[in-house]
Amino acid sequence: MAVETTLVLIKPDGVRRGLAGEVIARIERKGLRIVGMKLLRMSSELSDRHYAAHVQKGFYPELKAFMTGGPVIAIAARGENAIAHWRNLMGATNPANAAPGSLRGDFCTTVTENVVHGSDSAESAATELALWFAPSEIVE
Ligand code: DAT
Ligand code: MG
Repeated sequence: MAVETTLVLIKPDGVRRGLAGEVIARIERKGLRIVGMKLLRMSSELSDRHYAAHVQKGFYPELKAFMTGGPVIAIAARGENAIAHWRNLMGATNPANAAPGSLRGDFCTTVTENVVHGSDSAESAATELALWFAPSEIVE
């Protein structure tokens, strides 16, 4: 078992729809600890860096327009196996495959506007947290 920190994003649809409290409640209810949190607008440059694995894909222009189109809430969440636990709480990428009870299973219908982000590995968590948070913004 390892203590991990993962990047959670409440995407623009989640913020716009007033789901921030629901998402934060699920992080806390699970027993993960919030060690960083801020509201911001994702810049074009940050989108290209955060989604470096997807910039060449056909869906990227739509994804970028969505992600930069309204404020997001970025959260650093910490706990035992935080990366996998948060992926389970989010549900599958495509809400059509997301289990009821998961955030994507409960709160969305389209793959683009799927409410939340979570890092998918220790490597991507480290990269993403460095993109979104300065070291001084992570508070124990
Ligand atoms: P996840 O967000 O579950 O980690 P991902 O990293 O594969 O999924 O993709 C990042 C985001 O890109 C995803 O949340 C929604 C969008 N996306 C992924 N696959 C897509 C597709 N086939 N069509 C449209 N949008 C897609
Ligand atoms: Mg991903």
